[in-house]
Amino acid sequence: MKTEPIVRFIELPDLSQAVAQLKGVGADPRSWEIMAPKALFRVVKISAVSFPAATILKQEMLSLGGEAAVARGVLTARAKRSDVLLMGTLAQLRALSGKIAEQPFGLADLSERLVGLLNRDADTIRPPWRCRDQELPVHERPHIMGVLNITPDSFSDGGRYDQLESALVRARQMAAEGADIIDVGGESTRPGARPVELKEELRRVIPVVERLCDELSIPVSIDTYKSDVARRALRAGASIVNDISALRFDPKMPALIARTGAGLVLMHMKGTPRSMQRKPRYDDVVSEIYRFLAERIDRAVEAGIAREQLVVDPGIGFGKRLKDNLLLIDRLSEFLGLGLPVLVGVSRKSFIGQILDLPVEDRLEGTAAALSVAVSRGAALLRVHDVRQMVRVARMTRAISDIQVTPPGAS
Ligand code: HH2
Repeated sequence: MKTEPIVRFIELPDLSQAVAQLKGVGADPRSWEIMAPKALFRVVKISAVSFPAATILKQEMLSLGGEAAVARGVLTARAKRSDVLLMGTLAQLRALSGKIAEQPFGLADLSERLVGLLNRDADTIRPPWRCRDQELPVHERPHIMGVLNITPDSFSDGGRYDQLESALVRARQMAAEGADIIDVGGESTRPGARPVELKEELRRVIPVVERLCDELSIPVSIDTYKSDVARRALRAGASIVNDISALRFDPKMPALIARTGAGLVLMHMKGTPRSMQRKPRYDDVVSEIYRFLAERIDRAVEAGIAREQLVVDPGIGFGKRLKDNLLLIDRLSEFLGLGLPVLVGVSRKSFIGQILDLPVEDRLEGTAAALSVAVSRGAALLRVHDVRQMVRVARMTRAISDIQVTPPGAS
């Protein structure tokens, strides 16, 4: 029987899948390493490159058979700086990094940054998240952080767990449902919320953290930007500080994290919870938040905090419009370029209410859909209220994302 050729696209997300496809067509094993980087196409964005460097990048990329987009003003010699989009295969981008490594105009530094980015892209071994004496294998399977708000006014569960006993019952339930971490918070950060006095925040959270650390085997995280609250919670046995200010609100926080070795979540927020929803606006939301997080990582490392202690979070709902939140979830994988695990908190948030026109108590399916996309884009940690359901959604989504091409004859 005559077989007609079939012409179709195939999906190649990473090098191991490229190798599997090369094996599948029966390519010579010696060619796998050479060809796999040619099978992956990447677009790299570099911001604010000087005029001479942008010109050289364009020339070199063209000479390698790739492409580079620069501002029109670079070609007419009118622009002093330009963003640059490098377009090429992984092999071409690697060759470019070699060609510019010895060049002037800041290109040697750019070469190092490019090599770092490409290595992180190709790296299959990622370290666990170090939280004091625990190591969480967040890259092996998505980790679920269950929310426990000890507040009278949180947007979805305010007032439900502000008695010690009810908080403990809820935490035990979340642990039994598969939570990997319990995140205890004593101050609502919903838009417009007023800050809580230190004494009151301590009164709310410390007894709960003490009891949970005694009872549970999973790590406890403290959702605070105040170093005094974090210090007392760590003393009570917490292992993670979830700082929605990314070390900006309390100058004593960086040294505390460095000294204790606690895990730290660095989250993006525009302004403060009181002001963040007053007409937030971005020219390029992903680039701006990426830059913010990259700078916060540098500050943390300068303060003596190890990279292995850090996790980044784009801060869904913290000073973002509807379209910003949707774009951040859809393009979450771009944050993997920072080389750290990515946490995301979509649970019951108002962007879901805006799309589905549903109140906060009716956003389970919307949360599931957003969480599933986030996991497929590489989210390693998910902060959620509905633990039982979201553990399942995350596991199912990850099983689909992780499935590998099996070359013919291998199974
Ligand atoms: N969202 C909230 C609080 N803390 N921390 C991180 N890292 N990421 C988030 O997205 C995040 C967070 C807001 O949700 P919730 O705790 O349910 O409400 P409230 O702030 O009103 O207590």
